Amino acid sequence: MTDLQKLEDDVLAAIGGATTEQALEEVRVGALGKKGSISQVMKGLGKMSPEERKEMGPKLNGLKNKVADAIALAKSALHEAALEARLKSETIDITQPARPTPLSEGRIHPISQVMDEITAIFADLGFGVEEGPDIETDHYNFEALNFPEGHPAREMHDTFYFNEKEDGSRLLLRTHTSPVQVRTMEAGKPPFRFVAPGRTFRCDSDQTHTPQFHQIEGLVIDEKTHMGHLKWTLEEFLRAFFETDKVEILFRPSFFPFTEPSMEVDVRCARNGNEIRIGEGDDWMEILGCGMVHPNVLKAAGMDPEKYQGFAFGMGIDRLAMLKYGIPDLRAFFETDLRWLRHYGFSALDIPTLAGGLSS
Ligand code: 2NM
Repeated sequence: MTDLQKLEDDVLAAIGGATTEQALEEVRVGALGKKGSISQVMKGLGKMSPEERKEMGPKLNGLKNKVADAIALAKSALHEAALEARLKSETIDITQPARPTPLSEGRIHPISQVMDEITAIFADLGFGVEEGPDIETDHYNFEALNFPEGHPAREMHDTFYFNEKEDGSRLLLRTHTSPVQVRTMEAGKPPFRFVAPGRTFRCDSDQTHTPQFHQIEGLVIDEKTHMGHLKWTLEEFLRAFFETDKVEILFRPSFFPFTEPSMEVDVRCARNGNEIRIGEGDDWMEILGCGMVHPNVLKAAGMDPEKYQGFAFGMGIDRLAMLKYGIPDLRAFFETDLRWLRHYGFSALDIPTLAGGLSS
C-alpha cells in the first residue's frame, strides 16, 4: 500500500519549492496530471477490495483536494510576486525629458499661428467666427459687395476665373473673405458681430504678393454701431496683437466699394534698417482697411439700411505675421522648407490665449 502521508508530504514540499508559475505547473502535472503520482494511486482504487476502497477513496479524494488547493494558493502568490517584480523593474523616471514625438517635433506655421492669435483676440471681444467656400460666385464675391459689373474696382482684384459655364456665368476663387460676410448676413438676423479668417486668391506674384494669401475680415452690424466703436475695436485689437499699450493709429481716407466712408489705418512705428518697432518713432505703417458698411451691401444682404448700420475691416495675415515675427521673405511662407519651419514655426502646445500671452 502506498504511503499516502509520504506522498502528501512530497507533493506539498514540491509545491513549496516551486519558485515560478512554470515550475508549479510541472508539479501539478506530476501529481494530478493523467500520469501524476496521485492519479496513479487513484487508478489503483479499481483493483482494491470494497473494504479497502471504502477507506482509501475518501482519503485519496481528500488528498487530491488538499493538493489542488495548495497549488491554487501557491499559484496566486507566485502571480502576485511576478506582477510585483514587473512593476518594480518597469518604473518610469518621470524626470526624464520626453522623447521626441510628432506633437513636440511638429511646428505650427506662422500664418496659422497668427490667424489663431487674431481670432483669439476677437473672440475675447465677443466676436463669432465664420467661414465660407474658397470657390465663389460673381454675386457673392462682387455684386452683393457693391462692385457693379464693369466697375474698375473689379479689375484691381486680379481675379482667377474658372471656365465659363453654358449660361455664361463663371465661378472664381474668392479675392477676399467678404463673401463670407454676405452669406452670414443673408442666413441670419442682425445684430452681427463676427470675424471671417481664410484663404484668398489673386493673380499677382512678386516680392510682396503671392497668388494665394490670407485675410481676416470683421463685421459688426446693429442699430447704432458707429465709427467710435470701430476705432475702439481696432485699437484694442492692435494693443493685444502687438502686445504693447503704446499703439497709436492714424485713419486716412480711402476707397472700397463696400464701405462709405472708407479708411486705411496706419500705426506709429520706428524703422531702423529691417527692424520695425510698433508704437515708437515718427514713421507710419499701413496695416488694415476699414469703413462703415455701404447701404447697398446691407440691402443686398436683406437688411434695411435705414434701421441697421455698422463697420467692417480687413487685413492681410501674411504681412502681419512677417511684421510680428520678423520674417523677412514672404515667399518662404509657401516653400515648405522644414528648416525654415523649425526656425519660424510654433509649438503645437503653445496655444494663443490672451491670458497666457499670445506668442509666448
Ligand atoms: C476691408 C476694408 C474695408 C469689408 C467690408 C465687408 C462687408 F461685407 F461688410 F461689406 N467685409 N469686409 C472690408 C471693409 C474689408 O479689407 C481691407
